[in-house]
Amino acid sequence: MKLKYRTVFISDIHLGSNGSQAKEAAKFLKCVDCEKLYLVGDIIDMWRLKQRWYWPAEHNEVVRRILKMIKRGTEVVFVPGNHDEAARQYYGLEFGGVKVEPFVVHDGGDGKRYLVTHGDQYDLVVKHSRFLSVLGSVAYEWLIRINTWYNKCRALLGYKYWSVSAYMKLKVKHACTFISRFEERLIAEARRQELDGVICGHIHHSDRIEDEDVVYLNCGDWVESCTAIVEDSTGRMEIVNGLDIVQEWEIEKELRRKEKLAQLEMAGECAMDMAEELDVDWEEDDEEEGEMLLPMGGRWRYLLKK
Ligand SMILES: [Mn+2]
Repeated sequence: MKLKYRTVFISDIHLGSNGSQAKEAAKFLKCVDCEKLYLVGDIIDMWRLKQRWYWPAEHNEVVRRILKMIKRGTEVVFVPGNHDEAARQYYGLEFGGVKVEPFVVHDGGDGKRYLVTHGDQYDLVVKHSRFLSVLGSVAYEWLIRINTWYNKCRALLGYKYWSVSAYMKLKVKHACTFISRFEERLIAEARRQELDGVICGHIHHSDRIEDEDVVYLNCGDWVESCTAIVEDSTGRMEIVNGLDIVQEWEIEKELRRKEKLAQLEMAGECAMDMAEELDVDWEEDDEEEGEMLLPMGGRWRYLLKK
């Protein structure tokens, strides 16, 4: 049983960069089931891949998961970001079930309409200075690297994960108005298009802001925070922590597994009683005869002999 949603929005996985929490992203996608999946940009970090090719197995796992979802009937829309801008030349096309669009208007379950865009077009630094934004991206990469090492040390000492980069960015946020300007611009754009809200990514900071009649929702990222936006069948939008979702799902799965095992054991006991009635002596049976009596295989025999 997967967690059912109407829609899932996910952005900034940055596959191909060593900061990507691809393994966690793949796990998250594995435990959700949705009618529609929006990939809200920066899914594949082509800037990084151009500098150095880096593609471990777990990065493939994310792609494989998405293809599997398509096979099961999920509609997938990819809205490229600045790090996967190479995909921007394929607007309007479809690749193996993935539609590529510059932006989309999502019709919510409650009739509300949302602009879905990565958001870099509204980030003045990226828009006007590619050099500055690439420089920023390199600095960011270093920050993530420091963060990884710092947290490895913390884990060794038994401390909980603590994101240096998220902390730094929040500090910077207070010092400059970059993020709030970004949010303001996107809200203004949604209002200009007479929509009820905007769903974006790009700044790696998940947030929900209600500005009068317009709601701003940011998916966050899968480099530091592992967050996503989910919409339930009634159209309610919620920012979720992917790691929590995976953990809850795994606990539930383990409970169900134990339940099934208990049922199997009970069935085994029943079979044992029946065998007794039929006067079958299990201990004297050799392998082949046992197999003939119980075509279900080794596990049953194991349970019966226990
Ligand atoms: Mn971006």
